[in-house]
Amino acid sequence: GKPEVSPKMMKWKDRGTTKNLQEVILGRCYSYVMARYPELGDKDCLKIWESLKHAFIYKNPCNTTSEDYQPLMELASHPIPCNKSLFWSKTKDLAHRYTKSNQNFLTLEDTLLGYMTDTVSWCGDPSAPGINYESCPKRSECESNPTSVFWKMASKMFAEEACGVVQVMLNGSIEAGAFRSNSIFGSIEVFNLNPDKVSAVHIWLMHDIGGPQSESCSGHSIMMLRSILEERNFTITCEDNYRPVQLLQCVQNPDHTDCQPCA
Ligand code: N1C
Repeated sequence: GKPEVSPKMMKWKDRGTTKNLQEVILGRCYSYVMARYPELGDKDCLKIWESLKHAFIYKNPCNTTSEDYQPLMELASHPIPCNKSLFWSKTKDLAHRYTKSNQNFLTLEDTLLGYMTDTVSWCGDPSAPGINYESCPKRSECESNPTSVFWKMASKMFAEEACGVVQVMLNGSIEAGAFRSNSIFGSIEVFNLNPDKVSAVHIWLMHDIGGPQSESCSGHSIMMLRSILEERNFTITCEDNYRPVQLLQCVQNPDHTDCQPCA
């Protein structure tokens, strides 16, 4: 008869390491460096992949530290022009569609580091082959897992690098409030903007086409964000449904009343 196939033992609750991780990271790195930004020509993609691998391979995925990623951060970093940084929270898809259509803005995923790693997951395991392709720990299982530590560190660096006027796209259709102090934007990026380099923060408060406008620029969580930023000496502006971004939302909802000429 057929050999018994025992059900896979899932150690963790999140999805495992992305299949062909090495090829995905290397492919994205070369395409970023060669096709999109040839001016970064001196980036060593093989070395970058090795440094990501060494950050987690054969390690306990709950003991990740920022030291693990330090070499990767240094190898992959590159300058970001002033006035271009776009932060987001709960508007990932829209923010990315916007930066694809408007070259004046860059999200973290438009930098080499974020471009290589967006939607990819990875974690290690102390036993061979050192990479867990079956499952990875969720944040609720352990805070110091490889991807959470990575995004926190990459976000901190992205915020530290910002200069001039920066923008943040927030979601005004969220019940809990557009600004959440426990998000990466609210807990890391806001506090790592450098007041000596960043002059102003422009808030774009978008609501879903056809969705509720749970919060506007005069809303409670926006007031909280304003007070944190004012305390840190930034000039702040807030715009409800920033038109260039709303036009992009309307590309997908052309017939909705919110998208009609006299709406
Ligand atoms: O917690 P968030 O949003 O406020 O984080 C978003 C904020 C952005 O401004 C980015 O610069 O932090 C940066 N960032 C990413 O670029 C990123 N890409 C993918 C943070 N997180 C990122 N991810 C994944 O989305 C990651 O797994 C993290 O936990 C979520 C955060 O999304 P959010 O809650 O909408």
